[in-house]
Amino acid sequence: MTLTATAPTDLLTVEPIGPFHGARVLGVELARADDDTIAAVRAALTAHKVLFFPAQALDPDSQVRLGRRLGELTPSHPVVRGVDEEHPEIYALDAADNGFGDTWHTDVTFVRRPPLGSILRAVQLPPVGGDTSWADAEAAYASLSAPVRALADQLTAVHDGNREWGYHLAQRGGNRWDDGEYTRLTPVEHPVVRVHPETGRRSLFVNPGFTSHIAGVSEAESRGLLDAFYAHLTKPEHIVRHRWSPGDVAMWDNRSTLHYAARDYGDFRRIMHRVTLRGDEPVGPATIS
Ligand SMILES: O=C(O)CCC(=O)C(=O)O
Ligand SMILES: [Fe+2]
Repeated sequence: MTLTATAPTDLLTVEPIGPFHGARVLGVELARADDDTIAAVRAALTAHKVLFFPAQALDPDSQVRLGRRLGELTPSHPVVRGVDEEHPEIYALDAADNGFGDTWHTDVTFVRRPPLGSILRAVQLPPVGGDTSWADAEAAYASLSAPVRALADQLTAVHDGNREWGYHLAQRGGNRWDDGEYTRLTPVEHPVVRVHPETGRRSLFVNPGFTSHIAGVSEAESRGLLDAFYAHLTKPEHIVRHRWSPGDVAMWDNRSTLHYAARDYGDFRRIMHRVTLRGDEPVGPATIS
């Protein structure tokens, strides 16, 4: 199936790779794209949730420039400084420095305003392995039974970055993020069902990386509900998997997806560079209706 993106239609070719989310975008050179093409990419990002651009020629400077054309960039990460002095916006995941994303997560949900999305570039790849998968949290919400959707709509969850990042923060210190210096991580609450600010679609907004518990229920209830939600989010029907090639760039909507980078390449080195688009405070159905 080949679909073309929303108007103007002749600027890029968008080929869906899954029934709900994920698309390969052809005919675009991200480092040189004109403004109309960038606008079409931005529209395709919301529509398809994760986009793959093969054979790009981005470097750190042009990756940052591209990010600024698609939105507002955050600093690298709340507790990890940029890759170098010249690129405080680039978050490097380097296997040689314990940079792995091998837990299902949505990026940085442990702050009040989690990122809108990210642009990830493969810098160095193992010969095989290190694929990244994305789960569609909107498709997952939509395929829950009506009574469970109604229950989820009423819930709030606590997101806490300490388990994943507390040690790093204690050892290496924090960073600046959009709402100040991060010297410690204070847990935040977000609705369990998030209403997408652009489309109005609902998604299941909890993730094993950062959600510590559901607020206002017993510990056993929280555990049972989260386990059921995670099992549902990560069903094969809700996932697309990307096998990286040199030059690939992936872009995802962090408001409607989770991702997981397979750690299956032994001692080979894998380096990825990410820039991150500033997001807004998640809103639940209770606030909307
Ligand atoms: O290494 C990857 O493929 C993804 C890592 C990750 O979680 C991220 O870039 O946010
Ligand atoms: Fe991530």
